[in-house]
Amino acid sequence: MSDANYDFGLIGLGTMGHALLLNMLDNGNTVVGYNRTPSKAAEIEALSEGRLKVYSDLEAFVKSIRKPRAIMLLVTAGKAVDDVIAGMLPYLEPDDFIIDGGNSHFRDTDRRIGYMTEKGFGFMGMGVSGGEDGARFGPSMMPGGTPAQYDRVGKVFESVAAKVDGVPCVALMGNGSAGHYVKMVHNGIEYGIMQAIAEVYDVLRRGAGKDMPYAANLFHTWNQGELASFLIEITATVLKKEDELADGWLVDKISDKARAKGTGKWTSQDAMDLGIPVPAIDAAVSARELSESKPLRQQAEAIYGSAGTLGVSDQDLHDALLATMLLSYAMGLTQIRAASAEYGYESNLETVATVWRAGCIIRSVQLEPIRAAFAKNPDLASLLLDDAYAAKLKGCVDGLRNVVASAQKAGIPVPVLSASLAYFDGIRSGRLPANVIQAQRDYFGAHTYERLDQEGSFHSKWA
Ligand code: NBP
Repeated sequence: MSDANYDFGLIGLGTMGHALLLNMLDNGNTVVGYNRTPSKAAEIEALSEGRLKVYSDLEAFVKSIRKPRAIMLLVTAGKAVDDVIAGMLPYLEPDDFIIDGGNSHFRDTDRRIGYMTEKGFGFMGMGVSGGEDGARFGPSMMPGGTPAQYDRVGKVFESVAAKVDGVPCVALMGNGSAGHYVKMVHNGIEYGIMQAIAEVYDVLRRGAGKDMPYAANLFHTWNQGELASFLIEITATVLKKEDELADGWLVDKISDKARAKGTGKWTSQDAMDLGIPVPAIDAAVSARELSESKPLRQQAEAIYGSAGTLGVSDQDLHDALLATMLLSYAMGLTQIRAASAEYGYESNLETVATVWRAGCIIRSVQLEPIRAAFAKNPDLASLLLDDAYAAKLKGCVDGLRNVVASAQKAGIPVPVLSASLAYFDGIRSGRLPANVIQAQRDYFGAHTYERLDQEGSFHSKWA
């Protein structure tokens, strides 16, 4: 008699895996867990009070799953994924199917799809977003692969995903590594919006001299309207948290050095390879890097002095955030469209916006109109060309301009706000000064240039 009692296995019961496994269990799935560290496996099993079986023996874990098996990995991206795959290989059988749910680089996913397919196994890369709470009560999930592969495991994911009007926030993002690509860009947009929020906070507090309760209330109020989103909501909560170890606000005591795991940088790197501008994401990555150089910043402040003060309206700050959020979505979705064409993903941007509407970190009320824009015109070259989006952006971009101008005059750095504004101004410039660059290139390198009034390539003797 077979001991295979489970329909789905999950490897890696850290923050995300443990929460997702419980979510799967709560939603009627017959699931089993594996964790490398035996004491942790035993602890998680004990905590479940008999509801969960958790192995720390990989062979026993694999053999407890019904064939053909479906096994999901939620381990740290990179070497750990390859190690787990290598450890499992001796126990896998034809048609077993592995899903990597971590934040793997899409190129690693391409490699693993090739490797596992050659060995006769299925392999899918899937982004999962929503943090621990999302994983426990409804994440957004971004799988990549074939419709047949999705059909094998889609029901399990749909049972646990966040829902909007009954529509689950999980769907096929496209072929091959599309799922991990979309998740990477999701994280890039996340970097942009988080940094924009931090910049508005800085303008409010350091520039306009508002106190913490004022800032917290403002974010709380904004979360009731057009800015309603997970990141604005948690910012309001973060700002009003009192320090438990000393007097004052906790956020004032936190070191001003932002860490990163790399997904924002990967987004920027691949956007550059594709030739697609995503300046808000680039600026957010650089801002985190600059934040790391605390001693350098302190020495420079001693030489050049710190920022001055400014006056800015709450409405302009609201509009600056809304415009930046809208522009960040536009940049990221344009990058996904370009990647889809380059890498053969065949991604559908309406589907991408659909799964981002709830469960994920960049969820906001703006994603439903964005979904509708792509539903109306699947070939939309840029969100900036959609009528409803344009009307909204026109209504808030002046606020962004006012905030950027005031902050720059006062010397408060607003890299993401200003990069977003420059992106907007660049896109809406029918004529840019690239003619001068073409002339310079032809001057020093005989690279030739095209003319506006005649066909062909031209070269001039400039001096
Ligand atoms: P954690 O650090 O909480 O857990 C990592 C898990 O990987 C642990 O169960 C650990 O086992 C296991 N693991 C490692 Br590390 N190396 C292993 C190996 N060689 N063999 C077997 N298991 C191994 O990470 P997490 O926050 O749950 O993240 C998991 C994945 O999900 C990552 O790719 C992450 O980027 C992604 N993600 C995280 C979040 C988030 O908010 N945290 C959100 C979205 C996506 P051990 O207990 O024995 O050390």
